[in-house]
Amino acid sequence: MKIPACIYEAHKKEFLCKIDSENKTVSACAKRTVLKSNQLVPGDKVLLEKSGDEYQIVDLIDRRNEIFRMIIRERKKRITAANCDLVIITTSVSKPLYKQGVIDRFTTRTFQWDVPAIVVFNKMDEFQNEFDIDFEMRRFENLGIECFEVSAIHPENPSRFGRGSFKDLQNKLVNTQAIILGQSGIGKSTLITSLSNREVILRSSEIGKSGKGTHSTTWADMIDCGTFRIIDSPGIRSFSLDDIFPEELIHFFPDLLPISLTCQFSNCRHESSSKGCAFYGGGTDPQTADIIESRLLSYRKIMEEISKTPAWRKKRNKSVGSNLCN
Ligand SMILES: Nc1nc2c(ncn2[C@@H]2O[C@H](COP(=O)(O)OP(=O)(O)OP(=O)(O)O)[C@@H](O)[C@H]2O)c(=O)[nH]1
Ligand SMILES: [Mg+2]
Ligand SMILES: [Zn+2]
Repeated sequence: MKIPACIYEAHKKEFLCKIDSENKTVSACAKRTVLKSNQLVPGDKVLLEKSGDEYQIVDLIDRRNEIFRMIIRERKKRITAANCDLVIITTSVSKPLYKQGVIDRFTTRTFQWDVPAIVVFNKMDEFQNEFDIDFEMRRFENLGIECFEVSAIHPENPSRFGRGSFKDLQNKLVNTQAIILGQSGIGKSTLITSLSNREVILRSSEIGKSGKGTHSTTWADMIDCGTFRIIDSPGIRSFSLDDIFPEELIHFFPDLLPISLTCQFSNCRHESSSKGCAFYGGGTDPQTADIIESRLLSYRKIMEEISKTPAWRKKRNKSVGSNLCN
């Protein structure tokens, strides 16, 4: 008899699995044929077989989606997690300070992964108006990405800018399997602890003198928070988008895509010197012109970066799993 289960923790040869039909977590090894063709990651749905007291993973069920990145040097795809309903892109508003470029890279990836995302601004208890948070939120909302403003250490604080509160965030997560992503030290683990109403206490660590995190979470593991589950992940160190082909980038900027379709030439580079470029023809909606301008800057920056890698190096072939995010 095969027993359906979900992987919570993936180590080299041992996997912590939760059996779907029972509230029971078991440790299992994996059949060689399964390991040979796949790397197993948190969120994976598998089939187990029991012999005596031992469980073995005998099958991997097809993934709905993968949270991955490409190592183009090695031509490998590294998978961090699978079957996510939602990506919680998290940022801190102070120590470490908010960086728009980093969040734009995350949204580019979530559109590539084809997984819905939200943006959570954490550490709102320390916010001193260092940047125009209302503008930033409008930027993401224009992309269809809902924003939340919370304090993981003071979850009872009301939202300051009328956006999603801590409670709204908890409600948003009900019945989902989410993954939390963001730089080190922004409070991912602390936030999961609060979202679980402190039913699970995760390890977190102090911010160093440089204002950066210390990479206290080192593995991506699934955490049960009662009505939802979240995969905690290590802070991202470097975040290359080099595997993306220049011609596909615009599809990961769905706010710019419809405007770009009205440019005179289909290979338009959307620069002020580009002939017949819709972005410079005064054709954009005045209500969102400032947002579009700032997003276009981001698009051009990423475009410049990914154009440096020749297309033949971007080939996506081999796939390996990796529990490490960085
Ligand atoms: N003031 C304030 N501090 C917070 C908040 N959330 C987290 N912190 C602090 O930020 C520091 C880092 O928190 P972590 O939860 O370890 O951050 P992380 O994102 O999990 O970091 P890595 O595991 O290294 O990727 C800790 O000292 C937390 O107490 C918050 O809402 N407000
Ligand atoms: Mg952590
Ligand atoms: Zn153009």
